[in-house]
Amino acid sequence: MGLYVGKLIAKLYGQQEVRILMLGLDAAGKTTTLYRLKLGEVVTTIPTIGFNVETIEYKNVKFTSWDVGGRDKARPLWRHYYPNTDAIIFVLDSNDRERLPEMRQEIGTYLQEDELRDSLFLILANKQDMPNALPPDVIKEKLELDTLLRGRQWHLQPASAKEGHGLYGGLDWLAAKLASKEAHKYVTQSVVEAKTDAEALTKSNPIKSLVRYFKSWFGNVGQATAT
Ligand SMILES: Nc1nc2c(ncn2[C@@H]2O[C@H](COP(=O)(O)OP(=O)(O)O)[C@@H](O)[C@H]2O)c(=O)[nH]1
Ligand SMILES: [Mg+2]
Repeated sequence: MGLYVGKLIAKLYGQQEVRILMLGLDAAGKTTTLYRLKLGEVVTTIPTIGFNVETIEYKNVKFTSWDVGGRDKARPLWRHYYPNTDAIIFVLDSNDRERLPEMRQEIGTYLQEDELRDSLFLILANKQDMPNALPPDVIKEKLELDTLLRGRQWHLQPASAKEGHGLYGGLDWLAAKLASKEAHKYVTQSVVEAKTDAEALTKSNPIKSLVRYFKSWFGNVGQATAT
């Protein structure tokens, strides 16, 4: 899978850095997912900052992961990781009915963060291999995802990190969305650059300025005649 994801991502983004936060309650399956992706070495950094962070860097893609939930004292420090986050992968245990309200609350928290306003949301309904796992449509209903994530780009992906199912599907969605987001950014940037260039050119090119002047002059005359 590492090769697959790597190829996919490299093809889409070139050297553009992609930052992904993988979050979820403890025991949801984040660490298992990170290892399952086989993108490289999972590095665990332990706390001068007060919480365990796992990272994998693969080419230009960086996954950062930690446990969320509860009244974690480190909560204010999590924000340190928010800037420039392209996507959040929220991993949940589909078997954990009891903590559904906590999951909902957590997802809600990130949706309110200004620095995450443009981040994509991939929700990984993990542990689908377990016999009593809630199916994705039930999870969607119980977490009221349609309401919660209204106006956001999001996707609910059933998965089993243990068996390796569903991770491709989730990453495919992410890659496609990231590519279109990137394309949009590129187009917007090109338009801004073209405009700036055009203005600079007109300023630096007296002939063009003259032409522009006459155009506007004739335009005004035309308008004046027409009215
Ligand atoms: N049955 C099943 N167990 C899983 C799956 N993913 C993770 N687990 C188990 O759930 C437990 C917590 O997983 P872990 O990756 O440590 O969760 P984390 O706290 O979110 O990092 C471990 O015992 C895993 O083996 C899955 O897809 N199916
Ligand atoms: Mg873990």
